Amino acid sequence: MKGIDELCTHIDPERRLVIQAHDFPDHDAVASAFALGFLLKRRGFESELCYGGTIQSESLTEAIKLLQIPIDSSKSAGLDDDVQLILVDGFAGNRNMSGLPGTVVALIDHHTPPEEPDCPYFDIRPDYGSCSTIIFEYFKSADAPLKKNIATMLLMGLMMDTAFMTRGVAPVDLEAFSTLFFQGDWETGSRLLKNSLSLSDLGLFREAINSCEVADDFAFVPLQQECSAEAMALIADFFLGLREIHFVVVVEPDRDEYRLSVRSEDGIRPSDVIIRRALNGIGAGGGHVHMGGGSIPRDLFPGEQGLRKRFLKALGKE
Ligand SMILES: [Mn+2]
Repeated sequence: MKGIDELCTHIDPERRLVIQAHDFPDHDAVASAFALGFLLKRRGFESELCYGGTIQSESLTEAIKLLQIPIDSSKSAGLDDDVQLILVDGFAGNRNMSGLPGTVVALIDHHTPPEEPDCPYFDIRPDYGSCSTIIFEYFKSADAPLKKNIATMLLMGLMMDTAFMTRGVAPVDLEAFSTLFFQGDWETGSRLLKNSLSLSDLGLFREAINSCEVADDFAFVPLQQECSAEAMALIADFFLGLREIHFVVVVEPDRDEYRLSVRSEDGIRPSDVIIRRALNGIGAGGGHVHMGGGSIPRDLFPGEQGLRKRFLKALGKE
């Protein structure tokens, strides 16, 4: 079984160690980095935590402040080629894996990777609801104490990725949930997660409701304004909450690409499989059965209707 013992054998104590959450990180990525940093410290390895891009979630920003999580943007971390990197909750492929200087020594993730990672240590468990659950198991097998703020953040990561334990939940997620629920501060965690929208997001929802196109149980929601990954995910979840809808695609223009958020309530049409099928040749995507995401470079974007048709075809509706 992979775990903290094996991970430690791949770390050089003489070199700087950085735990990297994915770009524009979510709660699960920050929680995993935070908890893993604590566990490594107990083994005598000092590490720094960082993320690419910016934090676009107000709820996550507040959690970082409240739980005193020492994480910063990779830009301000001043990384060089000698740095050892551990990636958590995301992996973009072996070419230019993290976009950062340094060597990737380890990868811990719960998404199916686009290709076999070639770093010395990797632990990928696609059936887990969150990366936080994997790190929870590291704590468990190391018999390490869960401090309250660490348990709270891991609980938030788990609740966020599983939509409050309603999607992609494996038995081990339930075990993690019941432990973290009592050892962390579930009231603070839930409050932060459930208040992630603000009045300023209403315009986005208005636009989404006006622009959505429904075919049978498939809702296609093209947006014109840029929005955060979190807001886009909440819009996708909102449409999935409509009784008639079982598959949702939200698409949004970002600077040089279009970004997609996908939801499925149907195991026969898994999000990750349908995204890859629909974006074949024009973009990249992945995720899990119930949720996924992807992107299309601007110059390859087939237009809103073109993209909608690709999904209709991928879903077998055309
Ligand atoms: Mn995750």
